[in-house]
Amino acid sequence: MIIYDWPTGPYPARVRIALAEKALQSRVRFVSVNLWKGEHKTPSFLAKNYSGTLPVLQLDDGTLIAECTAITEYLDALDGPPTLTGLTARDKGLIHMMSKRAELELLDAISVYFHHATPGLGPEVEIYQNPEWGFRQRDKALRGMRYFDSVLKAQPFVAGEVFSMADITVIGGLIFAGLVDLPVPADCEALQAWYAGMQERPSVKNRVTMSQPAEACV
Ligand SMILES: N[C@@H](CCC(=O)N[C@@H](CS)C(=O)NCC(=O)O)C(=O)O
Repeated sequence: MIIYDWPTGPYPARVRIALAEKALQSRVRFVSVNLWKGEHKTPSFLAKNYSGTLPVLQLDDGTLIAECTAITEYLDALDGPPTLTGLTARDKGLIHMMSKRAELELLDAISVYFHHATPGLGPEVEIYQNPEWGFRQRDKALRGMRYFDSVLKAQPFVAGEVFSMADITVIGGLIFAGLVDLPVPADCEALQAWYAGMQERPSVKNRVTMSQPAEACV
C-alpha cells in the first residue's frame, strides 16, 4: 500500500497514528506530496483525490481511498477485530459521532482558520481567502476545545472508556492548533491533561519519523 502524505501535516498525522496503533507501518510506503509547493493541487494529484487534500491511501490493486476517517476504517478492518472504530454497533456509532464532531468543531475549523485568516500555504496555493470566515472558524475551534474539555471531564477517552479513532481526530485537531499557535485555554484542564497523556503514546510521539525517506510524488 502507498500513503500519499506530508509528514508533519495534522490530517496525515491521523493516519500515521492509526497505522502505528495497528502496527501496520511496515505494510505501507509513504510518498511525500509537498503542500508548500502546492503539489496536492496538480492535475496528477487531483486525479488521485478530487479534493486535492492529503492523505490518500492507494491499495495494491490501485484503489484510492481518501478521507482520514475512511482510511482509518479501512486499516482497522484489515487484520483481526477492529481496535479503533468500535466492536459493537453502539461503540461504532459513538466513535463515529465523536470523531465527526472532532472534525466539525475542531480540526476542520482550525484548517479553515489556517487557510483563510493566516498566510496558510502561501499566495501560490491560497488563491481565495476570506479572513472573516477564518476568524469565525477559529472562534468555533475554541468553543470546540471547551466542548471536548467537558467530555473529558466525565470520561477518560473522547468516545468513552477506551482509546479510539475519536481520540486520534482530537489529537489531529490539537496538533493543528499547535501549528497555528492556538493554545488550549488554560481552564480546559481535562483536555490539557488528556492531551499530555496522548502525547506520551508511541504512536503519537513517533508519527513524523515513522516514514522512510520521502519520494517525490509523480
Ligand atoms: N477531509 C479531509 C481533509 C484533509 C486535509 O485537509 N488535509 C490537509 C493536509 S494537513 C491538506 O491537504 N490541506 C491542503 C489544502 O487544503 O490545500 C480528510 O479528513 O482527510
